[in-house]
Amino acid sequence: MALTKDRLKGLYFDMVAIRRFDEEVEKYAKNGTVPGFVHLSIGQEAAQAGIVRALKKTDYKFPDHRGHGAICLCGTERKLVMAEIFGRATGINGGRGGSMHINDLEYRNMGFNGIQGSTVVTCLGTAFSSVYKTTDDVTAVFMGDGTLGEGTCHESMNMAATWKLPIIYCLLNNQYAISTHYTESHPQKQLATWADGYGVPNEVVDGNDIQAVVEATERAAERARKGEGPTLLEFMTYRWQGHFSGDPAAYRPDGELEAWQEKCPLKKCREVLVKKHKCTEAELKKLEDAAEEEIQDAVKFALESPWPDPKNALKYVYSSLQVEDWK
Ligand SMILES: Cc1ncc(C[n+]2csc(CCOP(=O)(O)OP(=O)(O)O)c2C)c(N)n1
Ligand SMILES: [Mg+2]
Repeated sequence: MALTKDRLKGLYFDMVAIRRFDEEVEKYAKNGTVPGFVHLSIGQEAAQAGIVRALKKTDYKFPDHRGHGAICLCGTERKLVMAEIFGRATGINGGRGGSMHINDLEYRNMGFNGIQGSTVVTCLGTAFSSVYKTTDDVTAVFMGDGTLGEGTCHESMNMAATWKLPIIYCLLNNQYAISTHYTESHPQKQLATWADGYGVPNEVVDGNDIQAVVEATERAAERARKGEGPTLLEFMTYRWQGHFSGDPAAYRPDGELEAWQEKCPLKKCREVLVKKHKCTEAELKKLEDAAEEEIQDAVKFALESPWPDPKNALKYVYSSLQVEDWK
């Protein structure tokens, strides 16, 4: 069933906010304000937003290293995520995690840890807990085309299929793993068919079409809630930036980026809102301005927040050793 006008407007707001959030992160990463490097999901907003918005608050979500958008939509206030990426004490994890290690258990954002393929396995635990406790919470794990090459993906899918665990494998095929095109590292034409080997239903989805993303995720969630087991969804999309904020992406053939920019998820959604739902320019501008205001507030909050106190550096470190012991 087609998404209602109000729901689509909400999703458009989400996608604009995701894009503007990452554009600001990129700006502050490039001028050295954000420590470390960051992975952006500009171009992939429909998959980031559509997957999370198709789920409920108590469903378990495992965003990956390119997951600022999904992380915010789990429920954490944007400014707390921004402050975390800026390494500030007010960040949702006290500035300890930074861009790649953000979790918020209140919203069942289970976090990432930097090891590709690791959460594809640990998500078995939350999925099993739903079965064990007889809740209808599903688990959605984000993974990339490159990550699918990890052996852990096979182990996870084998167990999930055998035990009919409520997992949605959300494979964001953005064409590249760092500089390697997915056709150079996998034999399948469509990676979704990889799940056939485990008898797991799978779909190829236009990952730049917000409506298609929401509907496919809802179908997979419904199967999982009914006890019918895992699904793999391959969302076809593209990252506009390089792999990380400092990568010029020289490995891309001429014209490829521009061709995908034509399929911009925000542009697509905007067109549906205008043509089908008769949204006016003023209506859309209001949403865009509201998103902009929220992002500017988040940046201001992060920039004005204090750095963590070095005295607390070892808090939450699970070791009996004290600093003095290392001398
Ligand atoms: C086990 C492991 N191997 C290698 C890396 C280095 N690494 C970080 S991201 C990445 C590519 C991931 O590609 P993909 O899964 O397609 O996700 P994308 O970055 O395209 O979103 C690699 C190889 C890592 N973090 N973990
Ligand atoms: Mg990729």
